[in-house]
Amino acid sequence: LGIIRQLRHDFSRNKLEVWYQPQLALDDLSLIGCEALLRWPAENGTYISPAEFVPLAEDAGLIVDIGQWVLEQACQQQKRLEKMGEEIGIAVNVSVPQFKVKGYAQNVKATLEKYGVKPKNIELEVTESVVMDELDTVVNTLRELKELGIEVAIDDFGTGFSSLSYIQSLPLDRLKIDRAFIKDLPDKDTGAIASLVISLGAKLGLKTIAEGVETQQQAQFLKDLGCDEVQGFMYAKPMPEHELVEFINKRN
Ligand code: G
Ligand code: G
Ligand code: MN
Ligand code: NA
Repeated sequence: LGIIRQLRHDFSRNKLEVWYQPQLALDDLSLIGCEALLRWPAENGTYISPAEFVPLAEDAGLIVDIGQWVLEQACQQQKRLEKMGEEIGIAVNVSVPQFKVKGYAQNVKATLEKYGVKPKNIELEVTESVVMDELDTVVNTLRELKELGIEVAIDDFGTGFSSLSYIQSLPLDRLKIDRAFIKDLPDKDTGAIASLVISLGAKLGLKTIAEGVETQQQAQFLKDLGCDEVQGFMYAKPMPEHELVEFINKRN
């Protein structure tokens, strides 16, 4: 409970940060977007990983407020990049408790309008656990988001338990292949899974993005399979806003 108190305290004093990791098209390495990633500064320049504190924030009911704050940060970031002449989308991670809030899609719409962000420029990343939770509600929310023009990606795809028939019936835009299936490429077994997800995406009309790409060999393997997009340390690590601006300026 100590850690939640500290998190609540730091959040209320605006101590959390949002970092951004570039996402690129695999064919020409053009910048297509960024994923917004929470960072919680600890002592002496270190950070507590969201993998550690997000699950606690979910249990404590704090993730709804934090998630809303992240979305607002992402909207403001999107506008700043657009003003720099870089109109790209920002992907925001969404937890189950956020997605279950009544009127979630309308809340997102209102937030985008507040900042003048076009719906196509914000993408929501949900895990299979979101999708498998309360099917009817989730399907309705996904349909509403689709009607609003807000894109939805399934994060960590392949690590959960969603059935393929289920994925096929949902209005989704993108599959994010989990790093677990990228890190050992071109290993035969993980290669088979990456290959399967990419062809599944193509057949369902979904974009595929590979996470955690660290080597040229992995990139080439994914390119040969027809993967659309990449995100990984090989191209860029998650970075604070000022570094993202430098990253973009250096490329132009
Ligand atoms: O950035 P890093 O690899 O440390 O992130 C670890 C995990 O934390 C990832 O699975 C990511 O989806 C999750 N995460 C990062 N930022 C957010 C956020 O704003 N909201 C939610 N719900 N999860 C996040
Ligand atoms: O689960 P989710 O996709 O939201 O998590 C994204 C996380 O993956 C971020 O915390 C980011 O730091 C991490 N990540 C992104 N690219 C790489 C990579 O190339 N290698 C490793 N090890 N982690 C990565
Ligand atoms: Mn993610
Ligand atoms: Na992931």
